[in-house]
Formats: sequence, C-alpha cells, structure tokens
Amino acid sequence: MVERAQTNAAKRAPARKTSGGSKAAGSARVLGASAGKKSTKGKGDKAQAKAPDAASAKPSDAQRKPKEAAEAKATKRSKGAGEPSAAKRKKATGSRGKLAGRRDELLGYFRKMYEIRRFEEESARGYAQGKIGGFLHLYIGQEAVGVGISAALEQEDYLFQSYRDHGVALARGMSANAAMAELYGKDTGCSRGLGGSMHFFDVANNFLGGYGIVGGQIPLAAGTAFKSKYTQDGRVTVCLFGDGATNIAGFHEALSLAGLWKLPVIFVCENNEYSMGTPMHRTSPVKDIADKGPGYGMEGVICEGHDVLQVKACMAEVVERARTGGGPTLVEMKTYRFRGHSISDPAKYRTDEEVKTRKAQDPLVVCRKHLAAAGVSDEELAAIEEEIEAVVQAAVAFAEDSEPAKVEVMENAVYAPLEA
Ligand SMILES: Cc1ncc(C[n+]2csc(CCOP(=O)(O)OP(=O)(O)O)c2C)c(N)n1
Ligand SMILES: [Mg+2]
Repeated sequence: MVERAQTNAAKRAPARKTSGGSKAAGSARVLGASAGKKSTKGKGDKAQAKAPDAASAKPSDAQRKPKEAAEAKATKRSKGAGEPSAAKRKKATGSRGKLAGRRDELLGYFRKMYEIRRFEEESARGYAQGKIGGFLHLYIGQEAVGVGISAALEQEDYLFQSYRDHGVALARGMSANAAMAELYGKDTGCSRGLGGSMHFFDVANNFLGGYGIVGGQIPLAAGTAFKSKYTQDGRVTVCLFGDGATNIAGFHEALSLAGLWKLPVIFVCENNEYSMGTPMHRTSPVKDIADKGPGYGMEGVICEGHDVLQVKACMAEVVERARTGGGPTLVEMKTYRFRGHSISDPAKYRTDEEVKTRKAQDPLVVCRKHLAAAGVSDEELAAIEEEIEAVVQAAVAFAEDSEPAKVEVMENAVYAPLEA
C-alpha cells in the first residue's frame, strides 16, 4: 500500500509544478500597475511571470520593461479563479501620471501610516519608562499592509490580527486614545485594560482581535466567514498572521475548510521574513508562502507590502471575489519589520546592511514618493505630521490620566455570577 501511494505521488509530481512546492515559484504573476499587463495572462499561461525572489521581493527583469519596474511590485500566483483584466488592475493601482487624481486618498493613507509610526514609537518610549508592561510587538515597517487592507474593506467586514495588532487596529478605526490606554492597562482601553498589547479588540469597527497564540486567529476567521456564508450577510473576513504562523496546524485546517466550502475569507500572511529570530528559510519548505494556497483549492497571491497602493489594489480584487462567491485567497504580503520581534529583542540575528536595504523601501518613504507625484508639497505633509503628533501626545496624556483596569470587570469577564 505504502509503496503504491509513493509511486502514485511520484507519478503526479511533474504535474504539480505550477501548483505548489518550491519549484512552483516560477508561476506567479504580476498584479498591479502596468507590469500586470505583461505577466497577467490567462490561466495556465506558460509565459506567466516568475515569482519574486523572497529576499529581494522583486519580480525578475524578464517580467517587465525597465520603465514599468518601479511600479510593478505586486505579484500574483494564478491557479485559482477570476483574474482581472489588465485594464481593471491599471485602474485599481494607478500610475505615476495619474496619481494627481488620487491625491486625497494618498493623503489619507499617509496620515494613518504616520499615526501608526508615531504611535508605535511612543509605545516603545512608554515601555522603556516602565509605564507599559507585558509584551510589546511593534508594527513599524509594516504600516502599508494594515492601512492598504483597511482601505479595501467595508465597515462591516471582519478583521483578525496576531499579537502585532496596534497598527492594524488603528488602521481599522480604533482611536489612538483607546489603543494607548490599553497598552497602559487602563479601564479606558479598548479591552478595558485587561488585554494589553496583544489583545486589542474593537467590536464597533469589527476588529476581532489581537491573539497571543501564534495562528490562533486563523481557524476563528474561517468561523466568521462560515457564519457569513451561512447567513448570507455579505461580509468578508480578513485574517492576518505572520510567516511563522503558516507552520501551525490551525493554518492548514482553516485553509482546508475555507477552500472546501469556498468561504468569503482572505488569509493574509505578513511575511516579514522572520519568526522571532529565525529566518523563514529555516522554517518553511517553500520560498513563497503563497505557494501554500493552491494545495487548499485557493489562489495564492504575492503582493509588495511596502507600497500602500499595491496593497489596496491587490486586496480590492480578492475581497471583491470573496464577496461575490468566488471563495477564499491566500495573500502573501512581502514586508519587513524594522524593529526586533518584540521590544526586548535587539535583533542581532540580522545585519545592519539588510535592515538598511529594507529601509530604502520604508512604506512612508514610498508613500511620500507617490504624494510628490500627486503634487503634494513637503509643507502640506509637515502640517499633517504636526497634527498627528498632537493626536499621539494626547493619547499618551489620556492613557496616563485614565483609571487603572478594574478587578470587578476582570472578575465579571472571567467568572459567571454565582447563584444566590
Ligand atoms: C502556538 C505558539 N507557539 C509559539 C509561540 C511563541 N511565539 C510568539 S511569536 C512567535 C513567532 C511568530 O512569527 P510570525 O508568525 O512570523 O509573526 P511575526 O512575529 O513575524 O509577526 C513565536 C514562535 C506562541 N506565542 N504561540
Ligand atoms: Mg514573521
């Protein structure tokens, strides 16, 4: 029996070339901007673009013309449903010449990303001052992912995140006050000071956590998506997690059911290249996390996570597909965290050179370039920065002045009331 199973597996192996495994990386296609035109062809097109190198996260030169290269950062594996037309992608992503028409949109993204950046820096300061306890995982460097995703969602859609949750919660609409107060363990925090950094929650904005167990949120996201399909409420669930979380059993169980039942869920892996201090090549048998999608009957998409426009365009497409019954997608956002895994990690396992290279693609820097192309001046941005500074400082003051978390609230949240 065993021998026969192996034989069959061996026979099937060549056919799998474009649907999984490290060799399959060559079948990814470009999503976004004009580069998409060149590599996005029909299903099974042998001329599909090559997947970006996991380290450089750049499509190969063969994929696009030099002029297109600057904008062509999102790549997509195509083994699933519904590739969009090139025209649609162009409209979704825009191009340098047309960014003027997206001025306000870009300003909104910059505003939010800058707020997240400054919020995180102030969190680090509060932690160093001993005002924030427990763990603290910063989102610095990954801001474009959270902001681009939120921009592609409707208010009623559900969003789950790992413990690296402050930035995503802010992007979803949580106030800086409620977020900072939670870090300070205050009753005015989003989880009434009982959850802390890793357990943000915001029902009003359909931000459903904040999870400390790696990958713990992934099966839950399949659950809300199942509910949406069952009740036909039209909502889409987006679930974020790290590259390390894709080695957790719950990831595979959730994707398997979501693929089987065509649930309206987008699984988004924020591939920041490390699980704590371990680089991805030491934990994953495949170079691109997106390659794990086709095995569960869903398309795997690769997107450049440092460019908010690319993130928005990529997500808009897959969210639309999920909302209209086309089923789930696994999206891999190529990103990078500029700080250590958590506040106590000096990140000695990577070189200064590596960090410097990635910082050249800082989401804020990339967004500033788009803004310049859209005709926004440095003075305008400085005024926004000043405004945001006031918001963040007010949040710190709010957190400091708030009442500590209450024991009664904790007891009521943990224990059922005793019968008299
Ligand atoms: C089930 C489980 N195993 C191990 C841990 C310890 N742990 C916390 S974060 C982490 C790394 C996860 O890396 P990744 O999923 O890539 O997310 P990132 O921190 O890079 O955002 C580990 C192993 C945990 N919290 N839960
Ligand atoms: Mg990681």
